[in-house]
Amino acid sequence: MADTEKVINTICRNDCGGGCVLKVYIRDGAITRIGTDESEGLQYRACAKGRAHRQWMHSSDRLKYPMKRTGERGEGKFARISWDEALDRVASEMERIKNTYGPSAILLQSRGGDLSQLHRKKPMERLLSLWGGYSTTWGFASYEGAVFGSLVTYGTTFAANDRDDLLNARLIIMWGLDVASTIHHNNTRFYLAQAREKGTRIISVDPKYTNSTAAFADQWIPIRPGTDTAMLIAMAYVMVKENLHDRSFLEKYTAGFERFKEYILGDEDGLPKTPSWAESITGVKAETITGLAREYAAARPAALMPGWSAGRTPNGEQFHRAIMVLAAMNGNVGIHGGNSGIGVYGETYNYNLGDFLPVGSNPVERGALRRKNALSGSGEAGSSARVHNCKVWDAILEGKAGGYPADYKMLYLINSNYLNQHPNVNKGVKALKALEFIVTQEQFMTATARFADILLPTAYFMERNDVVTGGGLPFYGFMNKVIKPYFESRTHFEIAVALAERLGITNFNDKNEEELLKQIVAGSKDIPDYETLKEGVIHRIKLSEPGVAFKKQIEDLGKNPFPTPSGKIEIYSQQLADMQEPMIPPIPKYIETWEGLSDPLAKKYPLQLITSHPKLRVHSQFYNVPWLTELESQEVIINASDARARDIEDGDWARVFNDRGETVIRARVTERIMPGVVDIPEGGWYTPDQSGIDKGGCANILTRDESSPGGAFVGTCLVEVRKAEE
Ligand SMILES: Nc1nc2c(c(=O)[nH]1)N[C@H]1C(S)=C(S)[C@@H](COP(=O)(O)OP(=O)(O)OC[C@H]3O[C@@H](n4cnc5c(=O)[nH]c(N)nc54)[C@H](O)[C@@H]3O)O[C@H]1N2
Ligand SMILES: Nc1nc2c(c(=O)[nH]1)N[C@H]1C(S)=C(S)[C@@H](COP(=O)(O)OP(=O)(O)OC[C@H]3O[C@@H](n4cnc5c(=O)[nH]c(N)nc54)[C@H](O)[C@@H]3O)O[C@H]1N2
Ligand SMILES: [Mo]
Repeated sequence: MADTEKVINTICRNDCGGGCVLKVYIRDGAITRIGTDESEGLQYRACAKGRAHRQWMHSSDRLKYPMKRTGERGEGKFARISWDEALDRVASEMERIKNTYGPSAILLQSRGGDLSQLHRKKPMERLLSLWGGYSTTWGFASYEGAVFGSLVTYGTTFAANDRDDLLNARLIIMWGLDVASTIHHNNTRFYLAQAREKGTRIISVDPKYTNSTAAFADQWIPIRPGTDTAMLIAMAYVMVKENLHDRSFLEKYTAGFERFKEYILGDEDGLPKTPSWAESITGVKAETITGLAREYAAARPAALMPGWSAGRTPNGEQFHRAIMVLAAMNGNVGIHGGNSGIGVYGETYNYNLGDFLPVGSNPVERGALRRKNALSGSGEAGSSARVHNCKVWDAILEGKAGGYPADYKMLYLINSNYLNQHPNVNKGVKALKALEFIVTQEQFMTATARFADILLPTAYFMERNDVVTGGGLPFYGFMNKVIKPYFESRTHFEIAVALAERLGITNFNDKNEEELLKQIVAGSKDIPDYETLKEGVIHRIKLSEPGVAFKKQIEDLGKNPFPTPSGKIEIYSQQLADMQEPMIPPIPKYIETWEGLSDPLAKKYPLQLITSHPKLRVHSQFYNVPWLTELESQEVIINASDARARDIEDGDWARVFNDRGETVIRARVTERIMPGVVDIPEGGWYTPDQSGIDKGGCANILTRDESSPGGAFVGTCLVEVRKAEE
């Protein structure tokens, strides 16, 4: 007889910036449907992706068994093996590589699979540290530019007001921010909708007429990618010229404004940074720039809200530095309804969890010098033993002889579609082929999984328990196991435990999943108790009012200095001056770099590609879900005038290419993107044909494997588009 339907609540936490309650209905051990939060009060409701898990987790790409490679790397030919054989092989390759080349030859990498506490790379990091060490990388793919700007300017990355504080703003500027697509914290769009209903003016500065622009904005200001710093600096020029800046705020709370003023007025280099100077760079009319400067200056409190994409450009950190200076010039830091000009995280959610499986120090990094461009406050990421994420292919191909920290021979991947998500996939293919051994812990047969030597199938979040929090989440959550693991898949934690046994590490761990989760919860001062959290799924973090970053500093600077060397907001940074890197100046500057319109390469490849984050995927996750692709398919988004000039019509196949590679996908011809700019949302699955041309809409076949000088990941480059044969 069939079971009656049961409901188990859990949390969806797929690196979209949010975390939502799922009500999962099960009968006879199988999921029948997925609903969401229906509780009283503020809800955490799942989007279309969250509701589509049922189809995704059972897609035909799902891995069932451990496998070993039988064909060439990347060919995707595998044979089923047992867990014992797979783990024995991984352990013996680890030992062989460590004994032959030293532990730094093992590169452990993990990215944005879901963001839970236990089932991530942490157990593996602990294991490798105990075992002798490993190499890793630096440079957040998401927001290294914002981190840089924030560490330099404020001395901390916890610098954003909470999202509900948007209701206190008189003006909101979404600067390259599209929360209707990218979430950017739970309920941000809900607060924007309320602000709009209240009549708050909302402006969007973005090369695309985004979903957020359509839903919330009064005005759209299209801007050429990578040029925002010029516009911000010209706005600062207008504010100074017209005496609209808050001089007493600048005097009291900031250091070095005079130096910035000399630069913007042209005293430093003879070039006043006027709105018409910026117009020629940004494509934004001088009067629009002047208008926005006046409007911003007149509206206090105003929330200047950057996304992260304008910072994922060849000089991305300058964008974040400049936007923070503008916020300070308007006295918008540390007050309700303002914003420090930073979009990383608020400081109010002071998460508190028990420690577990401590990683300890990594022998490979012990005693390593700091990188030359490492900022104070950048912690372990500043170690010279780490290579930048954008340079990882060259580092594998060239090793120490090329000036990189190690000779990499083995890649251990957890929670990442690594090849697909790093710039310059064609070089990545060469690098992956050059390695001696690749292990991938995956749920699906992704582009990266096809390159593995050993493929370990991992359990979906609904197939295990975990605790979630951090990253701006307004609650502590419990991910309940809903069904048993798919075929032979195991959790990341179980895999680490089994490897530790084989590697003879006896002090790795003596607890099971539940005991560890209990330890995490018990160590928290905030969560009432394990059973209550598990049952209730969320424990809200209650604040008496919306959190405002730097409120303490603004109320009493003497008692609460900013955590910078000067104790103030650093518009001029001595730390940067001391680095003596011309491309990392001590004040924010607009400096032309590569693959913008002023690059000579623009003659050959005249279109600027952006690679925005897809609404109905999380990077490459959910790509293989027909329920979602029926709603939004992978296309190159191109302005009607650019399409017409190339004889391309809506729905035609188009070749998008540059010297690094080519992808063939359908064109979406629209007025919703400015002329000269095309968008291929990141995360299309790299699917090469016989000649290496991608048919899956993978943006990174085109991007350049280079970071900004401060370490920002770069998601924009130059391309050309042509109509493709059917
Ligand atoms: N649905 C969904 N949500 C996600 C993700 C996802 O994959 N899917 N990914 C999550 C992750 S890990 C991250 S890091 C964040 C990413 O968050 P963001 O980096 O903020 O997201 P993007 O979509 O890349 O860019 C936001 C907007 O910036 C615009 N833009 C691009 N280049 C420029 C520029 O040079 N100047 C200006 N002014 N605007 C520009 C784009 O057109 C886009 O509308 O999103 C998170 N949320
Ligand atoms: N051109 C361009 N490239 C970009 C970006 C861009 O804007 N433009 N954005 C960059 C950014 S901000 C980011 S954060 C990176 C993201 O880079 P990745 O995190 O590598 O991208 P995902 O597609 O999320 O891949 C995660 C993979 O982990 C697997 N996985 C394995 N185990 C688990 C598990 O237990 N749970 C889950 N959920 N998944 C698991 C998933 O199946 C999936 O294949 O991409 C970067 N790449
Ligand atoms: Mo990200």
